[in-house]
Amino acid sequence: MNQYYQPEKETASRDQISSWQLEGLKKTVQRMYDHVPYYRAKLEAVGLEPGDIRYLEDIRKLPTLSKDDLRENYPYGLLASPLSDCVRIQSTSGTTGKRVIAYYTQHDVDLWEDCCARAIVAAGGTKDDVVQVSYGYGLFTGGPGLNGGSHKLGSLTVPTSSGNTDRQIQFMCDLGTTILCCTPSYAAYLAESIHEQGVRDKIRLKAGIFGAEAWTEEMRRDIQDQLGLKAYDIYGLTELSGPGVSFECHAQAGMHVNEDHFIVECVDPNTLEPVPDGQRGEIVFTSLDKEASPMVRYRTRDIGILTHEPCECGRTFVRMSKPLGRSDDMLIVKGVNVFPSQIEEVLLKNGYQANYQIVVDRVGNSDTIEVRVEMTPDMFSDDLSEISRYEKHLVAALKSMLGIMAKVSLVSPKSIERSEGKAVRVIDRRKLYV
Ligand code: DLL
Repeated sequence: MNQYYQPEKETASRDQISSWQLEGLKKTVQRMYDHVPYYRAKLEAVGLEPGDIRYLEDIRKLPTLSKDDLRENYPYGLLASPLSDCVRIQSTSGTTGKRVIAYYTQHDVDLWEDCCARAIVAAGGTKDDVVQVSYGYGLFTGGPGLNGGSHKLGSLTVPTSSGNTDRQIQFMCDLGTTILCCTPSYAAYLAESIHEQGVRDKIRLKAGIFGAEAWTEEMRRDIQDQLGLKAYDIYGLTELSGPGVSFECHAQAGMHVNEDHFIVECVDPNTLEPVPDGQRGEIVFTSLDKEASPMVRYRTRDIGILTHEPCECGRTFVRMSKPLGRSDDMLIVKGVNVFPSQIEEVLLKNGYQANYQIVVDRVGNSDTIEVRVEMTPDMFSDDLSEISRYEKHLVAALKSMLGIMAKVSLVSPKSIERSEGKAVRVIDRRKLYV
């Protein structure tokens, strides 16, 4: 095992954890103050210097960061290491030119992979396992993160990436895959296909590590029943490294935050005041040991619940619930982050008015997204073949903005209900959050 992966830390005393966290917090604030002029200006604006951080509670004095800060500083603005020390980037899905880029030094890659290795161990993984990584590889962090974690553990890693379902199943059968890593919706789709192909008895899966999108307990039960495995949740975001910020243990009762690498806060999204254990709030993270893209009080916009209650697994790291919603309007459709404002931008650019509705649904195990938009009065008089041409044009424009296919339906002018208050632009029928 390498120098970073230290499972004994997962059962450290709370005092010990607090002491690591204070040290890491001071180091990170100093690093950002020294190397990130934008952050230095933010600190100065509230009259703070790194030396003002003496206790862990002082974190509350620090300004927060959000996706907007990252976008505003695209592409290099928040970089805290020389570019020549960086060995990798990863990126979130998003508008061209507004993507969020995370940079990694070799040290950052190691820390991240260790967090993923811990998640695999918590799911019962050992060096004797065959770990099939069916998250996407590339800019998305899912594939590279779990791939690295599996290597660190010494498991046999099968980097199938997502898609090509027949080949996935073939490898599962031929290599005796024991741990499957992918999004829960893809796991459900794989389960369906395995049953259709009648090869369930050739599947040796014992665990699945599923995350990157919301999924219900009902979906967990279905996947577990159909694949005969135990399904573990895993959470993370690109801005903080990727998957492995938190992960489930065998108790399946919340995800342990890797607290030797991150401080987690749960706050009221409006006042930023701390919310007690057991109550819903926005989850905010601070990294403790990241070099290239450190984060101080990063607002995830994910709504969750924290608990410091002891866990039956013996880990002392705080647990967070599944994300229970968002404090912004971001949707995750087919694993891709979609903001309604991106759709609106495409519509306006193409000469439509902002009279539209976005309908998200789940058919079988696959997300669908439909954009309903009113035709302009001159289109309304055109014949049907013309209308289908307009629709196809919008489908292509949306694909280029979002990276996924959306169905487009042009509806007659004034047919979308007008609202006197906030317009209801998004209808999400998936009921993913409780
Ligand atoms: O989704 C990283 C990841 C990859 C996590 C593989 C787990 C497994 P992003 O693309 O930056 O990163 O999206 C981050 O996805 O703020 C949540 O809203 C959502 N999310 C991540 N994990 C979960 C989960 C990756 N387990 C955003 N349950 C986050 C619900 C999740 N939502």
